[in-house]
Amino acid sequence: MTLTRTTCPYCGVGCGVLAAADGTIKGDPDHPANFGRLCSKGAALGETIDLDGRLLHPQINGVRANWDTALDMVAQRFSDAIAQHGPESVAFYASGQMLIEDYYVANKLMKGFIGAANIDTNSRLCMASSVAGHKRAFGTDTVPGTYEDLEQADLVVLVGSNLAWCHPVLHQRIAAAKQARPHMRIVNVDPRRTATTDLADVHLRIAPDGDVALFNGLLAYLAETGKLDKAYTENHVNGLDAALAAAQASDPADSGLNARELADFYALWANTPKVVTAYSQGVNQSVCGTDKVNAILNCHLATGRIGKAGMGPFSLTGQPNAMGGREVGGLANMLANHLEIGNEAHRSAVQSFWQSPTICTKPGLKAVDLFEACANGQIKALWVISTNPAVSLPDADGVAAAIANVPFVVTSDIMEKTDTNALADVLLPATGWGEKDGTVTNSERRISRQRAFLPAPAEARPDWKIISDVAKRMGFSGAFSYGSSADVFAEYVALDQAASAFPRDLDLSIFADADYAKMVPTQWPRNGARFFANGQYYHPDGKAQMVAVTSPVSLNSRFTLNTGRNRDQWHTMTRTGKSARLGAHLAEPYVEMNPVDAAALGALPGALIALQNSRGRVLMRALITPRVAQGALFAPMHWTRQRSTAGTVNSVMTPLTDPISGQPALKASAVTAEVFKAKWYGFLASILEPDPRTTYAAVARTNTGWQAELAGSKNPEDWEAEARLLTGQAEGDLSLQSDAATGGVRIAITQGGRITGLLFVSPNPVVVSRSAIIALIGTDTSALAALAGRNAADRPDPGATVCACFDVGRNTLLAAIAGGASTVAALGDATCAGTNCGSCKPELAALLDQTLQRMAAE
Ligand SMILES: Nc1nc2c(c(=O)[nH]1)N[C@H]1C(S)=C(S)[C@@H](COP(=O)(O)OP(=O)(O)OC[C@H]3O[C@@H](n4cnc5c(=O)[nH]c(N)nc54)[C@H](O)[C@@H]3O)O[C@H]1N2
Ligand SMILES: Nc1nc2c(c(=O)[nH]1)N[C@H]1C(S)=C(S)[C@@H](COP(=O)(O)OP(=O)(O)OC[C@H]3O[C@@H](n4cnc5c(=O)[nH]c(N)nc54)[C@H](O)[C@@H]3O)O[C@H]1N2
Ligand code: SF4
Ligand SMILES: [Mo]
Repeated sequence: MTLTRTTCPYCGVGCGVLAAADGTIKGDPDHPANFGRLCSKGAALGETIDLDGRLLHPQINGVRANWDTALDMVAQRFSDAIAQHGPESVAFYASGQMLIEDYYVANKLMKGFIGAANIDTNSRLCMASSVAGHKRAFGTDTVPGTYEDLEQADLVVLVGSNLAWCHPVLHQRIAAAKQARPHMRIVNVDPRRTATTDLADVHLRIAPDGDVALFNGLLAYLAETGKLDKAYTENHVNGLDAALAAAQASDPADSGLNARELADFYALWANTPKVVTAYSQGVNQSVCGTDKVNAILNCHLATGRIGKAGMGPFSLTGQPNAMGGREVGGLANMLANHLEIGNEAHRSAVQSFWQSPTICTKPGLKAVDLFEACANGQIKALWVISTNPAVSLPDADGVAAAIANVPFVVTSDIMEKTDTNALADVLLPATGWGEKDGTVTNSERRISRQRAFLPAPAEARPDWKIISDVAKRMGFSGAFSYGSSADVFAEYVALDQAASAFPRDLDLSIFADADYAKMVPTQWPRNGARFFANGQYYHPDGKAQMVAVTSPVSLNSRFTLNTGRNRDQWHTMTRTGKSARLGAHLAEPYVEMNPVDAAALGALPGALIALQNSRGRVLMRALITPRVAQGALFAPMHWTRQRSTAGTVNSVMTPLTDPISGQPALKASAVTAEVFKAKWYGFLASILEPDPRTTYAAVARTNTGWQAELAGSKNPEDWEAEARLLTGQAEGDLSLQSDAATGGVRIAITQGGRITGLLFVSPNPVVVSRSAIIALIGTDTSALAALAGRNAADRPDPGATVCACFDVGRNTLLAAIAGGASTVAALGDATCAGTNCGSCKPELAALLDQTLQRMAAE
């Protein structure tokens, strides 16, 4: 079996993967991002490359069409809109999951040939505040850090980052570094406790958006204690006095931390020169995201702790090509290759290089505004590529209505059924990971190849090709006649060389003679190069700029809803949702709620909670935990209308944005919370995919078929008919048992001597072992006898999955701990948990800790 050297399509760590068509997946030992490691999502890639659910042919209005018809139609409708309403009447909404080649071509078509800048991307929801903050401070969007800096630091401050779940391999590298250098300190700044907190020496439970106050306080402290690097600021930095004055006027108590916590953190930071402050969405996704970024950069600039090994600010990128998208200029306020729309010389250089008829002269609409323009009728034709905005944008129901309002909508996706595809006129099938060729840039500016190891399925085509084919049909053949992704990459590098006279950080000359086929992971400007080592920045006078920043006013709501990610799901689950192993980690939408709030609301474990505001309403399972503070709620972003009836959290997220970056504040929305009293609760396992329309439903894959968590506000008249409807099984024998004492109902459907569907219903949240029920699907009907009158208690319940690689549940681990396993390694020996990808090690450590403490107390 030959293994193809490629790159993981998920997070911005950008791990090297060795893959083969039979589903073999290994970490690439030679890739400098991961040196052979993979996390649970990367390790499960082999389970997500099947063709189930794929979009395999173009569709027009839900009917299969051929490519020529579809491409002609897209080109015609875009050209018509431009002719009638001007270039600003059309828009592209693209993605940090597109490859550099796809992204470059889409950006070129919009900015150089359509002549407007209405191409924005999901990176607006992700990195825009970091981009804006970098530009203010450095004059460019430069991420100066490298992964080695994180390993060499004596103090790593993780701000608004759940690294353990979102950048797991980087987290493992830091954990290994800490083990090798035990004096290394880790501080986690996050309003809630997460798996990342478990590795940290200190958890600073900051108030939502308290970050500016925290870092302003730090700057004031550094000044007061004589820790500023005066020589550095005099030679290399502007704006110290104004930034310091603003910092001194700001109240550190607004951070929500107490005086002791602040004093300890400030002293630690001040006295540890080798400090890396790494940050992610808890910083970026905020009404003051850009100010948060600059508050952090200010502290590094004022101490000269930047441009040297083991120190500096580090914005962690989320998507596999978030960084590449910034490089090609695929945001509405950028041109291309780190050149500026507002700069006449830049514009004409790009236009003459592209030999384009026109060039955009002003920034286009940023994501939230772009969908607002869809709602108000400005946008007549919209193309959505490699993203699912009907789920991932705030005010998701409003966004869905806005998309539906656009006269012509086309989507390019690998999957057929997504919430956004449901609103489109034309669907174009793209080749996915493993089938396509191109490049991505990771968080440390390293460009790696994605390589195909599978044939393109049915009629799917690469994104760069689809976009080029539309461009050609719009009359721009000469400029879009690429023969391969290698051609596009070569042009991208050539544009960079053509622009070499402009002072910029981006420098792709190292790729000028690269052999695309054999390209190895390479950092720009040069492997191991260090930005700002000489104290030179990209503002006209060569200096960096400190920015005066102030804290925002707080939301002032009884409940503030925070959102983010689960360890084993990727965004809107179109790919990770295919894996039963990954689904088992957390199988339904949940809301973390503090026990005091739960008691006040009368919420018992397993209750459903309704979260509501003027935008919409969602229903989620209560996960009652002190990990969140009182008044704070946390819910995952992953559930869609395809997988749940009421679990799309962005239905209640408000579209407030940062005024500078335009990035929406996806970490804080005011909501009301109350217990939703369902008439009945249900759990269903079936061989067929259910499509429940009950008030609450969450569907997930299992290793025997499918499962659904259910609840309804009305009891159906006939449970037997309801069970057939819910399981989609009109055929088969059905048996019903009801328990008068509890009001519970249990229905089994069998076909050909096998169990094909099981439904448990109860007036209270259903207590059965999910995994035991799931295991019965497809087995002999004789197993039903064991179920009678009992909740499958005869089988040991492994509990919620902790280790996805080996499917090890919480109860299995508790049994192993009770049996004497007292370290993560011993748990691994006893149960295999944590011995493959290691993503669950933080959870294993936390479980050990809690359980051993409890055992000691007993
Ligand atoms: N498993 C998994 N990994 C992923 C992804 C995925 O979907 N699944 N997506 C990738 C992408 S695109 C991205 S952008 C990254 C995101 O990676 P992260 O940013 O690490 O992940 P999030 O869970 O969005 O948010 C991080 C933390 O910010 C905290 N936070 C909320 N408000 C505040 C605040 O005001 N201040 C501070 N300091 N913290 C706050 C939240 O409580 C949360 O724990 O993950 C990438 N990796
Ligand atoms: N509440 C809340 N909302 C959030 C966030 C949050 O923290 N909280 N985070 C935000 C952030 S940081 C991000 S990055 C976004 C992500 O949000 P989205 O980008 O909307 O989410 P994905 O599920 O990654 O969507 C990718 C789509 O592209 C398809 N696809 C996969 N591969 C290919 C391909 O090769 N070609 C094409 N054409 N399509 C492909 C997938 O099937 C899927 O439909 O969500 C944002 N929304
Ligand atoms: S950490 Fe996991 S998801 Fe991220 S690139 Fe590596 S294997 Fe993929
Ligand atoms: Mo992201």
